[in-house]
Amino acid sequence: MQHAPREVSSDRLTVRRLAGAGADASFAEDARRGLTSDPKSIPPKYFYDALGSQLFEAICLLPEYYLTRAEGEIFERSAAEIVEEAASGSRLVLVELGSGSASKTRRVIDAVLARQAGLTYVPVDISPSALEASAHALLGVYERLTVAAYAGDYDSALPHLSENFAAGTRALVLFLGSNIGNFDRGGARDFMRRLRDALREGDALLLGADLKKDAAVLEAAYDDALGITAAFNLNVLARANRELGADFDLRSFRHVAVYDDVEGRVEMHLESTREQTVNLSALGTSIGFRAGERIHTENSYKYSPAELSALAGAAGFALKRTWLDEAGRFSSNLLVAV
Ligand code: AVI
Repeated sequence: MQHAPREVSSDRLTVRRLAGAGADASFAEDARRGLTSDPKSIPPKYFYDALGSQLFEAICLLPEYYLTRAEGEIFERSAAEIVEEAASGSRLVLVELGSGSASKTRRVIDAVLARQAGLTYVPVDISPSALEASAHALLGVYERLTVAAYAGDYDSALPHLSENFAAGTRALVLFLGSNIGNFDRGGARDFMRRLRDALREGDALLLGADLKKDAAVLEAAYDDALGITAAFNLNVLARANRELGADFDLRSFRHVAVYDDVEGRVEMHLESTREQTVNLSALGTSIGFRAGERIHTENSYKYSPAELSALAGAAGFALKRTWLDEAGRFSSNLLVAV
């Protein structure tokens, strides 16, 4: 369990804790529901405790996980252009959903600060530890930055975004790294509609989306040779041991990542390698597993350019422009709220 203050405040930093921050209370409830369902599942948001967030940072450095580097390459080449198109002559407020370490964000912040005197940056992340660490790091680097951070899930943060939208500004919302891919297709559209409702006409969304491609490339990206993604996946069971008094034997589950090209998604599962019973003392229950039975832990949906344009339109945005990395693996899409 993470212990962070409910609210942190200083001259240039506020951190507000909203529902879902650290996700401690709901983990028990969601684990009970998911592990007693058929097929079994655990929602992917529970990957991101302090250790899980660090493991995800490590994934982003892996040779097989091209997504982060491809998006970084786009920003290196085109951040100034992206910011110029999003601002359309106005002063920007920068929002980031799922900010994590905010390392790619620096290129965008540099580009914004090159065209205006100061900037309010509004990061939203479920992990209070990742949020506070990245906010402090950014404030140390950028003197002209103010950070208004929200620790919580996206939906709890949406009603708060407009608190930071001064008159005459435009919001640029960053939703990077293919985070949209962790929603199913209907969920992605519904979430983007709710996001649209939290914005003003003319505000912009930079949507980072991974593109459909060869299954072998995708499966390697989610099952790396070093086993970091396997550790990231298994950590959700370790977290259940730590926080829910469970006794998962991590060595009796194996990481599985498969691309389903009909659904256009990489699925991650944890497969029980033997018949076993796991006790979850905080839930007062035990769960039986057959040999080969899986817990579905994540979907990562991949998009075609046509699907991205349709998604934008269905959610109340117009797709203004798309940038691709050199190898054409990843897309950064600038959407404008209409
Ligand atoms: C955070 N999200 C976009 C990552 C993805 O690619 O779906 C999470 C991840 N899962 C395994 N590797 C990375």
